[in-house]
Amino acid sequence: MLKKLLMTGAAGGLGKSLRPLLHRLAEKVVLSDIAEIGDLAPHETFKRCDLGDRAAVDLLFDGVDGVLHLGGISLEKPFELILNGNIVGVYNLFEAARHHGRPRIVFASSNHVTGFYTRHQRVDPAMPVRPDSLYGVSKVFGEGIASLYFDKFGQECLSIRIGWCFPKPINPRTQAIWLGVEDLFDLCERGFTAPSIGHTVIYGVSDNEETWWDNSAVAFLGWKPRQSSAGWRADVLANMKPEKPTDPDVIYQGGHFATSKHPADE
Ligand code: NAI
Ligand code: 15L
Repeated sequence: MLKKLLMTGAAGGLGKSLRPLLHRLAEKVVLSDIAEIGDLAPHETFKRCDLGDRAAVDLLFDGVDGVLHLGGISLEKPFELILNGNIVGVYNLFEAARHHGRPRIVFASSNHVTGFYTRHQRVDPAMPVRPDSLYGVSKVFGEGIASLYFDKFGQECLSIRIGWCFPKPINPRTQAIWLGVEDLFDLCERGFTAPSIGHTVIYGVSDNEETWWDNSAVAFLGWKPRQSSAGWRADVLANMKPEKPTDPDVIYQGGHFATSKHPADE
């Protein structure tokens, strides 16, 4: 059991979904976000912070023995926003960790690190990255910092390349990459409790019928997804327009992230 877990991005979608589960993992939880949060439970405190503000990030770490880093830009956006939230922000977070006893970090990376692989390819975490967006590149940077900080400073981190972690899939792509929140929680827990993780990269995906990713090399983590998107198959098929296999949105794992314009050209 952790004494004090810091969760960034606590006001966001995943932050809200995970919050009710975190008491299983930690005695106290420090929630942080650039946006306000109300209704704190007795074991929770809130510290508002822009991840781009180095001094403010430092202040989040007092007594912290685990960090769940969800905060930052979660979609393709203009580079200035991504730079502050996902590049300067991740650097600030790892620097603060380095100066505060190196609490283990679970980093919310993304499937968009490898979004330019096609859906016919089976991808494992050791394959070269193929980011599909500036956002995907920022997650490559986060994984790069995590790798450097382990090799040079012994900072341990689990980078989870999350697929689609929302209540239910909405099309065949999200059906294949769906991650249930209980599975995400279990994976975060393994990130904090597995004996030795160095810097480990894993795809965050449930036990779905179709999968594009192979996590077998990271079985040592001891994580076995228990949820599946299979139950929504009929719902997805009933509510979707037929897909053309030649449509680039359908060809690439990253879907529309791989085909969207440069944000500066929007
Ligand atoms: P979200 O956009 O709902 O939440 C992100 C939170 O970060 C927001 O509350 C926002 O206010 C905060 N934030 C943004 N910039 C900030 C800054 N400069 N300083 C402090 N806080 C800032 O995203 P969601 O869906 O909750 O995702 C959480 C994390 O997981 C993100 O890092 C995202 O990239 C990653 N992820 C999520 C996936 C999903 O299916 N939900 C899939 C792949 C990755
Ligand atoms: C992500 O990385 C995003 O944070 C999430 O909102 C979804 O868009 C997801 O990827 C996706 O692949 O659709």
